[in-house]
Amino acid sequence: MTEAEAVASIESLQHKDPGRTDLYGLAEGKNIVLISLESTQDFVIGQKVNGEEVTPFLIDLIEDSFYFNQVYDQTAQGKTSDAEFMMDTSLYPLASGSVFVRRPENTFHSLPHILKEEKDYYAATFHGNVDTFWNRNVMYETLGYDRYFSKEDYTVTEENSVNYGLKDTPFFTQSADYMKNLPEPYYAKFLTLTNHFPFLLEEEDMFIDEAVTEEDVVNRYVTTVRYLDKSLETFFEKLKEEGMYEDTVFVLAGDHYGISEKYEVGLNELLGEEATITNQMQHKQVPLIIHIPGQQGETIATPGGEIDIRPTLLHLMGIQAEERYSFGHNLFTRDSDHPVIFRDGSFISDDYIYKDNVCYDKETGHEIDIQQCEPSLETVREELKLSDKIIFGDLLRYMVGGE
Ligand code: GP9
Ligand code: MN
Repeated sequence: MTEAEAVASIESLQHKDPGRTDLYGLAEGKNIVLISLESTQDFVIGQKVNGEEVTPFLIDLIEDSFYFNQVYDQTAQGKTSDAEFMMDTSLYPLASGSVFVRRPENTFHSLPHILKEEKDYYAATFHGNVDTFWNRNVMYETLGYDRYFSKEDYTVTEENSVNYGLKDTPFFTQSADYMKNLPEPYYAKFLTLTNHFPFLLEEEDMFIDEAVTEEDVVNRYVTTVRYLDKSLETFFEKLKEEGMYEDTVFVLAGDHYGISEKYEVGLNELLGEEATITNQMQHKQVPLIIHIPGQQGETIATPGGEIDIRPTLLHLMGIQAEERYSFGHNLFTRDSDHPVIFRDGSFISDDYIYKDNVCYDKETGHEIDIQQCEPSLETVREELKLSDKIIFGDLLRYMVGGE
């Protein structure tokens, strides 16, 4: 593909998603709080361990939220940074390394840029780790963030830290104080940290007992997810107290798996299920919850991926998503037959699963003739190739005036 052909293909992306629903503009003008839930997989929602809910707060929140229960983790080696990249740009991550590290000098037309152009939003991002991790200090400027609150902005002590650093509860509590001074309307992104491999927690933060499976990683994981759930509850309470809840749309999304394939037998044991391809793919689902205070809850079972979060949010914000040079689809209208594409070339669609060069019937999990996966595979190849072309050719500089 030549550069000119690639630019023409990007143009053609513009008109793929014209459907408007009566939800269009439902959250127009509201502040946006996006919370990236570290290593949180969808199976934890509604999961009990020793008779106790792992996510009691999220279950309550889901009652009054849009809950997308078939959204897949599409990250690759860039892990959290890949999830951030997809949510901000709706492009695919790279097959190796992280875009944050490899292409920070590119032009991107990201969520902060769009919100600023359309509705004059201020964009801030909050994370308790050092600012250089994943090259965020450089990439956040490229992505259009006005302010990055990182480790040096927080009071971090031995008592309020574990594993990678600042625990989620003090992180949220201290962040809420900074939020009070943000110009409105704002888009504020929060990255949690405590629920990170190897899932370490102090006694005082253990609100449920460890699970009992043959994998200690799985056993500990449920306790750090429970801690994360509690920290979210504290954050929401604080925002309500401070009057920062009512006029806000909340987006909560798991960034990627916590339990890697290496420990999957423990997960099969926890969930009381067989180790099948269908279950393995299901474990790739991450929760996506969009909460608009006062709005009735609804579960949306349309399959999609993290790349679809941005157009879904833009739809609610009353901003047209179809002219944004991206690959995502609005999850309220997404065609369920369009494959959900993973960076390694695998995919899942209504009828098929394709993984490690094998095509499976999604319903039965049986291996079938590869030809049946071929039409979707063509889409997979095309999209990944074009996304790479955009990133490696820095092609968006031609589309957005080379800002
Ligand atoms: C580190 C945090 C975790 O700052 O974002 O990164 P991960 O290892 O999940 O990519
Ligand atoms: Mn992560």
